[in-house]
Amino acid sequence: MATIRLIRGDITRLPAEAIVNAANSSLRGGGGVDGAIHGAGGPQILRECIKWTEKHGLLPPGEAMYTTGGKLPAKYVIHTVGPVWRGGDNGEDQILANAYKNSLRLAEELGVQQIAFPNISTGIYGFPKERAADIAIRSVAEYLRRGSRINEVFFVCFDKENERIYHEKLGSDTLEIK
Ligand code: AR6
Repeated sequence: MATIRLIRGDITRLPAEAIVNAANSSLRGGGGVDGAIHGAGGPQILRECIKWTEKHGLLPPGEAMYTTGGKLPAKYVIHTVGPVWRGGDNGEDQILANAYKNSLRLAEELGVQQIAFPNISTGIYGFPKERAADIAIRSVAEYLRRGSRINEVFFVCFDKENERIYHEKLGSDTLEIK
């Protein structure tokens, strides 16, 4: 049994075992949730990202890697790269689905039971929010339905529009993280 929960707030404050970062391929930090995670988690996260890229190169869109949580309450940060929206005919949907599924797979390899996602690609990368929410919920539900050790998945909505969309689609209550 796994539960999907909608949460409104700042993912950096969530004491989940793993939180997901909507990073870019360079893994050198950026704006949005990426900036917030590196800012709150401290320099250890960036050090681990640099080490990883020195060994593996860029992180391709749709793939995932992990670091520790640094100073965050989360134990791990799973860094994934969503698609940049280019009109919808350039494989964006599949890349977004892969970002969710590969993050779940990695969380499972790490042995965690809880994972929290931001609304990947719906900020700076410009993916339409409604369409992204459908893909996010479908990808996670499909993954969980196949049977998984993960028993709790949080969708952490930072902006009001995403919160409204997820609330509509999940039909569940909103928990505020303070
Ligand atoms: N907690 C949870 N969600 C957040 C937070 C937060 N603290 N801050 C923003 N969001 P974005 P992208 C939401 O732009 O579209 C970076 O520069 C935000 O409201 O963070 O995947 C990277 O380095 C939105 O719904 O990520 C990349 O270059 C969602 O997070 C690029 O942005 C995603 O918005 C990635 O763009």
